[in-house]
Amino acid sequence: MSTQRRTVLAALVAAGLPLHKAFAADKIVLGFAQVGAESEWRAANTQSVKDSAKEAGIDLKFADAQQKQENQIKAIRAFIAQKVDVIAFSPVVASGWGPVLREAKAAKIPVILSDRSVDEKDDSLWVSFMGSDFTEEGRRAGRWLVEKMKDAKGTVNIVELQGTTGSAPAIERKKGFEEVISKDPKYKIIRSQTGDFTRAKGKEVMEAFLKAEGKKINVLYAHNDDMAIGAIQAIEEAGMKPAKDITIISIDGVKGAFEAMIAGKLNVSVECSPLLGPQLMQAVKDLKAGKTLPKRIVTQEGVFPMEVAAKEFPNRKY
Ligand code: GYE
Repeated sequence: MSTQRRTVLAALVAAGLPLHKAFAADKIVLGFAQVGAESEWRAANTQSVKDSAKEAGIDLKFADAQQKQENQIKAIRAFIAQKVDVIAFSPVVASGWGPVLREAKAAKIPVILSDRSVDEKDDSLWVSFMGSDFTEEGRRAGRWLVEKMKDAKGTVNIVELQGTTGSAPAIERKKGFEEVISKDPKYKIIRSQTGDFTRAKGKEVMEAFLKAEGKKINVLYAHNDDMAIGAIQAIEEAGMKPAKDITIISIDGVKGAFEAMIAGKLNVSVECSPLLGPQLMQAVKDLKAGKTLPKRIVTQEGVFPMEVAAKEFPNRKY
């Protein structure tokens, strides 16, 4: 500990602050407003943030918004009132953040966007955005399908389970996928609806798709693994074979997806890493040390088809 820090602590204790509080006062305080607990991905992301804050000795104030933007805005306002050192959050939807971000800026509290981006012109409202390239993930899903179906004659009918309406991953995963498949008119998205990134909704919407389109469906593209896993159940209950009668593509690469691939029920999962905690804590420390962060930090990730699932499974960390 530096002499300067020692002097500050001694002064705080002399002023009547108990020692543990004096030490706590010395810690960097990070306010983190999480989306919710909608998926296996999100659970792993929350764990990563909590574990790495502990490891880094950062005082984490954690708020769970239960997938509601209004709750996230409330949490961010509370962090501003508490004068935390840094605010990080994963915006449940992309739009509507201007006012609260301007409040944080006026209070001189730096904001880091974690995992999802916002749709705001003024990029001085956040210092860095760290997370995946969702458009590229959508393209990867599309490229896998185009390769798999290159010899298929006739129309390939696709149903799509979208993520949360208005969220960056739902918008961009749709865009990237369409960009690739639209080059060949044989690919047709015949139904597309949100399943809100959850298993329950994924199952429910897939049931509706099956009722409406039945055996016409050749492919399911789900914006995350949880919705695909819910849909697999619906497909089985309808007396069809997932990954055989209907080719299934999803995104995230969580353990549940690997288990489904090993069981022969899911064809491919495009990786999206939730392990953002360590780089977030590093960024928080760098900010406090007066460093400028890169405006964009992109997560590196791959694609895992069912053929490699069993071999890869032991290496999976989420
Ligand atoms: O794919 C999904 C989660 O924002 C990348 O949110 C994240 C997405 C992830 O609920 O499973």
